[in-house]
Amino acid sequence: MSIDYQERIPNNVGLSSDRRLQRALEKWQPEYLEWWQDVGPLGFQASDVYLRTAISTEPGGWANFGYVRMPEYRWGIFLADAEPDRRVGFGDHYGEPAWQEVPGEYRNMLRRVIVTQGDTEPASVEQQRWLGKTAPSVYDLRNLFQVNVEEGRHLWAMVYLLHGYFGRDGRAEAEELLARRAGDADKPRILDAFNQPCPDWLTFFCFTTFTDRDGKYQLASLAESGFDPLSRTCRFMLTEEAHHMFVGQTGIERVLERAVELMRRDPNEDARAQGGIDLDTVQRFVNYWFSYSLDLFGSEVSSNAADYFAAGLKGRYRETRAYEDHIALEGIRGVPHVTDGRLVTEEIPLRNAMNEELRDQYIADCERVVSRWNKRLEQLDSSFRITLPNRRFFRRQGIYAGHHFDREGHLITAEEFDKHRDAWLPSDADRAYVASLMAPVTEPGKMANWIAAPRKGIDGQPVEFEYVRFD
Ligand code: BYC
Ligand code: FE
Ligand code: FE
Repeated sequence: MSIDYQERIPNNVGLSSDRRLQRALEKWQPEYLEWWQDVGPLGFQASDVYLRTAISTEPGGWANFGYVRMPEYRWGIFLADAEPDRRVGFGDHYGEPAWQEVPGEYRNMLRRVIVTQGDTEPASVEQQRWLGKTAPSVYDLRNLFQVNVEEGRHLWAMVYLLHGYFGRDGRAEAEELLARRAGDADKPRILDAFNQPCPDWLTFFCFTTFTDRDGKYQLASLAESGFDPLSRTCRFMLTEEAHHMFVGQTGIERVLERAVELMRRDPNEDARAQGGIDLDTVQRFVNYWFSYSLDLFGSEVSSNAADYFAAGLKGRYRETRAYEDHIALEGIRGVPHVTDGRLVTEEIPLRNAMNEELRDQYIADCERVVSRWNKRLEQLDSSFRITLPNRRFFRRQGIYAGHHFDREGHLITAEEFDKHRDAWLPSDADRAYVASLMAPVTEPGKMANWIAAPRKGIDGQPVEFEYVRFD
């Protein structure tokens, strides 16, 4: 179905034929806009930004670029096309017709998953609120805003499900999604990573590389859902996610490139002495955000995850295409546990290890990203290599939380960890140094000293294109 832009809320779900839902969403819309003005991007609300907007949900053909003021962005409700005769693809209801309405017995579980997903979207916009003030180029500023408006749209996607399928308590949850605040002591966002500050662009690039990539895996597993409206919503959201990860991956790559260039110029090969971000600092930020993003997969051993799978609500990555056994009642998985001061592998029923299965896929994907960064370092004749820490390193959720591990995943004491902390994780001094570099560059085509220019612009435009027209 094509997207109707004549309506107040653009959509391809035939909103105008559902008056109740339309009224509920039209009541929420001004509250959303108020939220955007209050805690969305600081400044630039009257600037023309070269943004893409969805015009159709066909794969590949959906992006339309043009200048838009962010508050006038056409946020709306877009679902991927329905698959005819779709069936529940896994769990205890395997093979039954997919649900078009909420199955009563799973109502609370489903609402909780949708709320958790929905909560991350506005959270990330709040975290990134200040970054416009210090963008290293006009190109980067535009990318930040593209990510922000699309995360805003992802919130719309989840609010549509809450309003459309959960009645009164769904509407109450939709209000709460606008009421919690990233990093707020009294009303924090639900998941840890979304309460961490994002004060500088190195953090932003790590966040979009690693945390948006958690989004990709969580959305993909929800796209397998037997609740068809959730599946269709997530399938379309995934098409937007690719750009967010691109921003992160190329952002880090450009920081690495520039670091190598500045090292060459310096008699002591010191990138910081030349006003750049040194490679060790990049590695420490990578360690931090990779670990925080691993936490987003939940515990290694999780009865919640088993319940979601059994109910047919949340599958594995590419469940339908990549697995043969969709029941998963037979398998077991060995999971190392800390027992009496050492790591001992315990066997866990596969369904209880679903978070860990998804985490595997995520880690493999992150490894591919890192190897592309390293290929670039190799091309530049640098011997430095970025590496990912072990999955047990610096965890605050799951069975490794409360223990200490080195970067290779060996159990160590708290004292040993503290001794290495500043070598492994960003120190206050690192953060202060990175913060000291953050100053806006507003001339099109110019780059801050600490980052290389991108290889090409957006939508076939040159790098020096005026992606944002300042008001
Ligand atoms: N922080 O069995 P457990 C994105 C809680 S990112 C705080 O281990 P479960 C995006 C958990 O709630 C994708 N608390 O976990 C990216 C539970 O609490 P209760 C977001 C946490 O339930 C960038 C307890 O610990 N989408 O889209 O199997 C920009 C034990 O639960 C955390 C989703 O997450 C944490 N990290 O799995 C913008 C998908 N982890 O019951 C957007 C929906 C766990 O003891 N969410 N807890 O009170 C889910 O599927 C699951 O809730 C989780 C957790 C995978 C997150
Ligand atoms: Fe998102
Ligand atoms: Fe995203």
